[in-house]
Amino acid sequence: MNRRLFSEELKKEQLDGTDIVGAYNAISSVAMRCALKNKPNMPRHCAHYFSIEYLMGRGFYNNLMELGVLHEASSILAEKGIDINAFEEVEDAALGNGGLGRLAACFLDSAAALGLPLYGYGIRYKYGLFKQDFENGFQKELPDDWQRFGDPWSIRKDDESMTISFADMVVTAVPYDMPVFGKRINILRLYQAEDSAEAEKISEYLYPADDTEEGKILRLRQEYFFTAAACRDIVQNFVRLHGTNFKNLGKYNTIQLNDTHPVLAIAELIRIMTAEYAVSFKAALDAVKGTFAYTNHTILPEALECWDMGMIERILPEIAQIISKIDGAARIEREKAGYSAAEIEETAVIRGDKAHMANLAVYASKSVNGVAKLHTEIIERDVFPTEYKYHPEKFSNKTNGVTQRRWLMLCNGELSSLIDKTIGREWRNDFTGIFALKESIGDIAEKFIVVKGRKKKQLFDYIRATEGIDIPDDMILYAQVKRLHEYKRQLMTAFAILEIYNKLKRGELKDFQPSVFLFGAKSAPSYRRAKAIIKFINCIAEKVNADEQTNGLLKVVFVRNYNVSYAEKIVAAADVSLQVSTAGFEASGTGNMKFMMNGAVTCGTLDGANIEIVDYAGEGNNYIFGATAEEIKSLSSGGYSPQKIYDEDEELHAVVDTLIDGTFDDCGTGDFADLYDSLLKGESPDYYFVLYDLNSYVETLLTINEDYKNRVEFAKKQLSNTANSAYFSSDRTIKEYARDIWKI
Ligand code: 26W
Repeated sequence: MNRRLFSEELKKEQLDGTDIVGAYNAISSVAMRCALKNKPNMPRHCAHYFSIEYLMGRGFYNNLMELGVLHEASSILAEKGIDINAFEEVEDAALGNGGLGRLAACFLDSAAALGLPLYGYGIRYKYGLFKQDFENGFQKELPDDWQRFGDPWSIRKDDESMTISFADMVVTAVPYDMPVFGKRINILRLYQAEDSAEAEKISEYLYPADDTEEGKILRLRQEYFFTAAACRDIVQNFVRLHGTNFKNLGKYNTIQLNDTHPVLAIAELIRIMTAEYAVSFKAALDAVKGTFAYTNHTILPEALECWDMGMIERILPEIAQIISKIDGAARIEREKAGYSAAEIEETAVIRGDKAHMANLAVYASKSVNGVAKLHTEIIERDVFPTEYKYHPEKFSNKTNGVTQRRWLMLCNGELSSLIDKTIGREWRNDFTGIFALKESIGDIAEKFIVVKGRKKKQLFDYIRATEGIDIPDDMILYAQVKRLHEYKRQLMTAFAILEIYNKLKRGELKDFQPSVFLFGAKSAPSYRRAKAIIKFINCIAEKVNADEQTNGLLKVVFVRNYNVSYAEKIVAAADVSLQVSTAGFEASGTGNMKFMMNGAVTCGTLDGANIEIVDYAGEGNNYIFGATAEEIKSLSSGGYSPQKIYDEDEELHAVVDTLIDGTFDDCGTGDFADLYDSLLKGESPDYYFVLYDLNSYVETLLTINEDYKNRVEFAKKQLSNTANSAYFSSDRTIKEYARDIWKI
């Protein structure tokens, strides 16, 4: 981008007297105008990313940084009497739930930064992920009117609208193009549904369920709506550039499916080719097999989408027919390939009256990948064993990553400039350069402590201002921030805090380093047990923080409305990253990587990418505890008795009993008794092994508290994580997708 032109244009802007909304839109439009002067067209050979979620966060600061004008802008605005931090009010574009949606955003950022042509397609929800507030400790959901500040970073393209037909309605898909700035400018095309009130409902709300399918017909419409528009867009570009020989479709285009939510695209592309270009079903099926690639992000059975064929038939009869034909073709093909009857059933696209979207994705894709080493092993062994047996060449691992531009350079300028001073600025262009920090860890440990202290103060000042909670600046900051889900075991952290609190009350912990446990988590509105855990933690916070005897030593804070912008403040400030999921359940995790880059040690289980984080940064610089995935797997097959642990372990018994002994009040909802029962009653009590790992967790937390006493030695552990975090850049991940799958 022509930075001189940007400065001239911005200086010319009359901003005095304009309110923050006016200034925000004016400055953003100047940047857009200057940046898009030379936007490249879609090249002949490129990749497309289909995702029903994009958790972009705030675009303002990140885009100005990517365009290389953030400092210019802040000094020009300062001259105009505007503090650039005033735009902290601007809403996040929270068009996603959690890990999957944020990964898509990091991937787009990295592809542009690397100059790789990756085009994103999705839905422009009118309302993003709900805003969260607490009422008497209970989660309250509020609509997220994210466009109230306007959306100057998107361009409406009426002339490229598409007509999308359902059996019972026809809607118009209007594209909004959001440029993704980097070495090249790529486009995220988000479709908005228009024409009628009925139609508009399709792009009105993001489904707030994370990891649990709801099976609602509106969700099915959403999945078809954006994939049908995107497929038409890609076919039109292909025909314009390459003609109608669809044999070459996969040679020039790869469509990466971000989990199963966009899988209807497979049937839609076949429909377009057969219905509009007279291609035979066989040829169309071969073409899509060479075009699609599928990424799996979860092994949770309740998250694997299975659509009722009757529901599909009702609103998408042609698509239902094509899915049946695909199922038929797959069965014949596999019979010929020697699959047993059981194997054919297990891998079937349609079983009974259900369409198994993951099986459709695996059958019709040239590539299937997991998102961390352990996760990929698990999907190869347990989720798609037969397909892996017959087509191992399709499977590969692509360990997730995060963009260091937002998750270090933007959110932690202080640490970034300390790194500049220590190893120069080359790491900013090639993140592998950060490894050079290793040599100077001893030298800069003190300076790092100052930086971490400053980031903590910034966060605590923000929490004081927005949550009205005081946290002493020198406390060790333990952070567990992610969606609320039982397998992520926020409940286990709650019990660990109570055990430590009781030890403090009994005066057992000599010279305990003052510590604050910070939670941030939204629960899907219909996920009762998750909401009960939120209430439970808020009850604990109320009790512990009000306790004169201990609140100088122990604090518990549950921040409201945890989102991307809040995460940027928390990852930079944390000392300890809590990644304590039941081993085998967290596919990868990406928050863990953000904390690592910002110099936090990981306290976690050998799950997802935690394993690779410890591989790179070293066991000595992190704190691993708990059962391994193997142990969990064998315990799950019988022999685990949480009752026994409960009966034999007094301290554990006491903290679990706080759910039913009146210590805490769930306002007559019965939520706490249900939580208690989930641990000790029913056919699979304590399904996520909270009681099994609790003790080793508490010991590990106390070890960390002890080690922190030698602040410099602890800082060296923290810095070792930063120095070894290059592998966890989404630049590395995207390079692997581009090399192995997209061939771009
Ligand atoms: C159908 C409802 C639904 C919605 C979202 C089911 C499943 C999902 C996502 C797959 C859940 C998700 O975000 N998974 C997370 O993906 C991250 C990116 O790969 C991983 O790092 C996390 O471990 C995984 O939980």
